[in-house]
Amino acid sequence: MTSAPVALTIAGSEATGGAGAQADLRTFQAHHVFGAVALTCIVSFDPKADWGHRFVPVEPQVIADQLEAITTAYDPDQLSVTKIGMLGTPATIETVAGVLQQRQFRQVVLDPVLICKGQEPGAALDTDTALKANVLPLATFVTPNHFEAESLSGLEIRTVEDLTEAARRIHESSGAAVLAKGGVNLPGPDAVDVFHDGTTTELLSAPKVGEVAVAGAGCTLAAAVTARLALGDSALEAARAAKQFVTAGIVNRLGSQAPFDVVRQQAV
Ligand code: PXL
Repeated sequence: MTSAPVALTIAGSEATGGAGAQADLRTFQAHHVFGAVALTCIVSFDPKADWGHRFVPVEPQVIADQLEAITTAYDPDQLSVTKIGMLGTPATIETVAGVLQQRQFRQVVLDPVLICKGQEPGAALDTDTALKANVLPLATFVTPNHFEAESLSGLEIRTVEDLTEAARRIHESSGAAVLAKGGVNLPGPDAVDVFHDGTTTELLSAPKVGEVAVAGAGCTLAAAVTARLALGDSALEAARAAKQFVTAGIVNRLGSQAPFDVVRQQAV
């Protein structure tokens, strides 16, 4: 018998496997971290409707049941780190926030997935408000993309300096370490992300691999941070390693009949 670190992802299924829990589990496995999943929703792209998102939430009680099984099977020494991906509804957010308040995790990595295409704007707004109010304060590490960093900081972000200021503000309001992702959304030859934890500010930069975002990059980055934290890295070490990991996965991306490529995680 071995007692390896276990990491949990609380995330949705994206059926083609590019994003969501599937990307998280491949990322955990690439780091030799054993993964558990509490599934929050099922996303099926619709090839007949421009690959829009068809979204079905999992019943809150079923999410609570999954979390009960997982947190009972693995004690806090073995399972000390969780990642939160797409939650999708206010009811799901309430359920997950309740469990996070009862069961202390050493690290809670939040990928603040704010808007999912295919949801009604009204519902999405409720979900965003609930995520900011109920889950963000419980996070120890948060990984907003360009859009999410604007929404969480209230700033318009056009430059790396803006992104840095946004990371500072998100840290101040949440207390979490922040890895704000410029990705392909800021001008220039490099994909620049900003790490800020209140003490250290560091730009993480890699040459852009094309100008089009690859699906699953956000999930993969946050899952790699989670895996590295489970293995004992500091937040900054985890951020640096995760940036390298996602860049390698983008270089080796997988194409398909869908109109976007997806990250292919490489063993480390
Ligand atoms: O990449 C955001 C994301 C996260 N989780 C699920 C998704 C998506 C985007 O499609 O489907 C389940």
